[in-house]
Amino acid sequence: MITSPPGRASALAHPNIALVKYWGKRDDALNLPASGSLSITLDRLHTRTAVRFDPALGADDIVLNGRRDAAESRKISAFLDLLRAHAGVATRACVVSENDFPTGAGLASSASGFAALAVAADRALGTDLDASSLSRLARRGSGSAARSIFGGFAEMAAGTRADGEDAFARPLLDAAAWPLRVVIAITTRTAKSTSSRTGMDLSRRTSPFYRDWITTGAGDLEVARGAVRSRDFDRLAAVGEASCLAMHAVMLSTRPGLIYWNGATVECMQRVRSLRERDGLGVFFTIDAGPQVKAVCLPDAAAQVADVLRDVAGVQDVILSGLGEGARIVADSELEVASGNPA
Ligand code: 2P0
Repeated sequence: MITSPPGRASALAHPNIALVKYWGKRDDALNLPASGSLSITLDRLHTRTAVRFDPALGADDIVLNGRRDAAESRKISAFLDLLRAHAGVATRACVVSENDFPTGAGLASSASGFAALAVAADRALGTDLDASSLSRLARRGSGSAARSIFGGFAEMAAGTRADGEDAFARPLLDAAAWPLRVVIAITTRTAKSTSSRTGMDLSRRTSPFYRDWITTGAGDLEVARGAVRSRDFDRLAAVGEASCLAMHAVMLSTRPGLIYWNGATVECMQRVRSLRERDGLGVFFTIDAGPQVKAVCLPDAAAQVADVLRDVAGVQDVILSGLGEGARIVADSELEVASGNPA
């Protein structure tokens, strides 16, 4: 087991990509999703977060990707308050977090970010939460973060309880049991103009399709769960693309409409469809609240899919990923913890 001095710990977490999407909340204060979701955790991209609780600090000091940002710091302090309340302490913390991929551009940086923070802060404070409780805690930071606590395939329950105690993720299948690959086509490095949180609230309030979207989610989830358990790629492809497109239909029908795609996004979707339907490759697309395209592939299709997407005009980079592990404690880096110290 990795040990750290008292009050400090570091954790690593990967983003996850939802194949059955979450877009809309049943409770804003507790951050409860209106429908369940199903995801794959990636192994290639990561967030690494160091936390140090220090009685000498008068306020939390939070450095994300080398920058201090007042709005982000408030969100993270409020999140740390949840764990401080649980532990019965008021000690302030120094947090240093780094992503090795673009932040806020539809690559689920809040998922890996809050999963890593939950795991590191829990260890640093010695609260010793189990995986379900860590998932519930991570959800308070970001709904999708609840899923990044786990590796491989994970399912997030919407739950029905008003207190949210039944809204957490659980593992469905290990990465090694069905080692799919994901080709990520980066079509911009610019952060999106409407955050997921703002966008999904606007969709709930204004999209005429929102109610149907939430109603159909439960059926999609059941089909996807069955497809994962039986490793039925064709069924997963059909329900995965359907869930993605239905979510984007809700986004587009929001007033004013949320258009997260660019031209290259649409071209990548067409190429993926053609690779599957014309060339018989095991691949389907999914797209989140941003213009990057994630092509989920059977292992032997990934290289060809990457070659095709790399050639699409407007694609700036292509990242190949496998499925990875859940959020976990890693050895402290002196540099990370020290660099966040304002002294
Ligand atoms: C998902 N997304 O299921 C969906 C698909 C984006 C599109 O979860 O408000 O950052 O923090 O709970 O988790 C992104 O939303 O939103 C997201 P909050 P979050 O992956």
